[in-house]
This record gives sequence, C-alpha cells and structure tokens, in this order.
Amino acid sequence: MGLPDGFQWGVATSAYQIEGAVGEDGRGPSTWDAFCREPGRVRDGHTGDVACDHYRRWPEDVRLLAGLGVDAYRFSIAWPRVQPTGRGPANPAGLDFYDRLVDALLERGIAPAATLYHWDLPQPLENDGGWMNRDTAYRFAEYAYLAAERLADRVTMWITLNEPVVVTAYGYAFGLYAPGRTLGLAALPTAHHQLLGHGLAVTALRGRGARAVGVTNHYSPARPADPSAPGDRDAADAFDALMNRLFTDPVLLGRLPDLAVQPDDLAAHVRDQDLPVISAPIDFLGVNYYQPTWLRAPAPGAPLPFDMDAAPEGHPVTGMGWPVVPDGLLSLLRALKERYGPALPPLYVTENGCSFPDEPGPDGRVDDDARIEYLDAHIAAVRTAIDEGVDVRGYFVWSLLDNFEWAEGYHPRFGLVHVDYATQRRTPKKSYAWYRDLIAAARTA
Ligand code: GBH
Repeated sequence: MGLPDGFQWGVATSAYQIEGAVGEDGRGPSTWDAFCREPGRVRDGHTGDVACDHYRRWPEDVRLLAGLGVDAYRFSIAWPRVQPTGRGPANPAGLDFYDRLVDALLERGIAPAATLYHWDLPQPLENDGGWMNRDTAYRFAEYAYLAAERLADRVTMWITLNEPVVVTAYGYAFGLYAPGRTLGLAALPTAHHQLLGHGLAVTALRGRGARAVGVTNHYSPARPADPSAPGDRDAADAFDALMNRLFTDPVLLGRLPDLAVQPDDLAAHVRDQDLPVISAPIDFLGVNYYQPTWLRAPAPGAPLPFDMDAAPEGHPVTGMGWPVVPDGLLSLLRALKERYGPALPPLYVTENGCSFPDEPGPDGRVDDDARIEYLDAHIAAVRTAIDEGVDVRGYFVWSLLDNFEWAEGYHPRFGLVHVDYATQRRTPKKSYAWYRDLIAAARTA
C-alpha cells in the first residue's frame, strides 16, 4: 500500500469524553464538570459524569482496540485525577488507572500515546484565572513531570496539548466550551500561556525520560470564499495566522506570526526567554483535521479581521453539518511541509473522523457506510501526501467509541463502536470491521 515501514494505525479518545467516574479515587473537579452544570451550556444538559463508563469498563475497551489490530492508542490523562486541585503532590490512585491501562495496552502490543491536556483543566486553577494566568503554564509542567515520573518508562508518545486553538477560541474568546469566557481577542494570552506550558512540559517530560514528545494542533485550511476577491484572500490569511500559524510558528520557528490584530494584547505577555522555551525541539507534530474554513472580508469595524462563511455547495456534509473535504487534508499536509521545511518534524494525523446519527438496525448491525467513505477518502489523501514526500508516520481515527461531544452532548456519534448509553453496550459498527481489515491488509502488504 505504499506506506512507510512502521506507519502507525491508531484510534483516539479523550478522558472527559469517555471516562465518567468524575468523583472516583480522589479526582478533583474540572472546568468541564462546572461548565456542564451551567444551564444552557451543553445540549439537553448532558454531562460527562458517566460518559462511556470507560473508567470501569476499560478492559472491554482494550479488547475492542486489540480486535481492531491498531498499532497505537491515543488517550488522554485527566489532570484532575493526577492533581485534584491542579497543584501539589500526585494522587497515586489517579495515576494507578493510567498505569493499568498502559500495561494492558502493552500486553496487547498496542503503543500508548498519551495526551496530557485534552481540555479538562482542574477547576481550582480556573478560579485563579486558568490559561489567562501565566502560572498555569508552570502548573502544567509540574503535572507533566508527575505523569512522566510514573509512566514515561512505558508511554511511547507524549502529546502535551490537544488543540490549544480550540481552548483559546471556544473556551476563552467565544464562550462555547469550558470555561465559557467571552473575552474576544483579549483571550490571546491563553494561546501564549498554553504554548509556554507546552515548552516547559517538553523539558519536564524529557527530564523524566520521555521517549517521544510532541503537541497536537487543530488545523483548518483557510479558503477565501471568492478567490478572486483580494479582501477575501486577506481574510483567509488573517484566519490562517490566528487559528493555525499562531500555534505552530512559535513551536517550530521560535517566533510569533504576523497577526494583523491588536498585537500588543499578546506581545505584552511574551517575556524574553519564552520563545526559546516554546521552541524546544519536538519529536513529532500531531495534526487534527476535520474541515477547511471559508472566509470573507469582514464588515467595516468588525472585531475580527475575517468573517466565516458557509462551505460552498457541492460537498457532502457529516452529521455535524461539517463539509466532507478530504482534499483539505492533503493541502494542509502539503502546506505544513512548504511553510516549515526542514523545521517540520515527522507528522502524525492524531485525529480525523466524522459523526453521523448511527443507530443499530433491526438486525442489530450499525451500517455506517458514510463513515467508511469518509475515512477511506481521508486515508487516500494521507497516502498521496506521503507519496509526495510529506513525512507522515501515523493516522488516528477519531474516535474508538461514540462519546461526549462537548457542547453537543451525546448527540453526535463519532465512534467506530456504537455505545448505547442506557446500557453501556458497545456494538462495533461496519466501519470497525472495515478499519480492522484495512490495517490487516496494510500490514501484510
Ligand atoms: C476535536 O476538535 C477534539 O479534539 C475532540 O475532542 C472532538 O471530539 C472532535 O474534534 C470532534 O469534534 O461548526 O463549521 O464552525 C475539533 C475542533 C472545532 C472542529 C470546531 C470543527 C467547528 C466547525 N472543532 N469546528 S463549524
């Protein structure tokens, strides 16, 4: 199949979206526990209290992973399990959970890829300003150290942050995700503080013997709504700088991109030695891709230098209404190589996938052909990028299980495995068998 030796096939999940057991073994509250309790924040008042009950059912979920034959499993560690208040010594019972999970994965020949921060900030840290507070970066590095102290001898890949842009934009600028703040562009310091936390954590992880360390970013290729309109092209460039390059240039190039918006807000928070810390060498870059974004010139006086536009007609859409554009993944992988050149480390697609309203039919089977089509086309895009010389080392489907889809609650279903939340019964969908067969075929090729 033309893939490089050692190419890693995987699936991904995150702690708050699957674990439940939010009060178990000394776990402290996170920003998402608090956010879910605020009326109107999450569709139908859903919470992560139970989720997929993975905290208790993980042996079954590890069997599902083994059945798929994946090389690697990307999960996240819940910071509030390791440090219930976000500070101080480790809570051993919280770490025990991941210790057992990692051992069970290794027994099945599955490489553990651990994300340290997939949005579940300990609430006490939020009470002190969360990512608006520079101190949170130092707290994050301490947490990374404690996690590595226990797990670095066995975890294969460490991912510091998941999609810091979403935390900044959805969490602090627009208030759609926890902690629900609406600071607009004044949220930009949260970008810098997360990046600083990443850089400090890289050093902490390496100090405790971590093998491979990287960060996962969300990338949405920016497309002008009308490519012949200079204003739309400028809008696309401004979006690209703020949503994509701001989270990658500091890490790979050691500098901030030109943002064209209130640069003082951000620059005032960047201290002398920060960029060298943030640009500490990493072993890989994680790439999450769902869809491109189309941009138009903003109305005069608008706060942002772009207006987001609907996707043009002609693309199929997923259950979230997101356009299916596999070609966006190809152009993104090409663009990363083009922009960063020799500064670009090996890439892993750490998330890609789609939701549909999947339900078992009368025969009990879940025939999710649209997901198979989606994954097939995106994997083909990865393969083309590799053929063109982009160094992509792995691909992770989002997600193993249907799970808690943040502000959308349990409505969207992203899993290769269907979850009946009333009974916690897991039913592998047609796409599960398809992915299993694809992995097996790639292995013998
Ligand atoms: C990822 O974020 C997360 O890492 C993961 O936890 C989550 O479950 C998964 O994706 C699926 O959502 O509505 O057209 O304006 C993805 C980040 C940000 C991608 C919002 C889509 C909305 C596009 N997402 N974006 S639109």
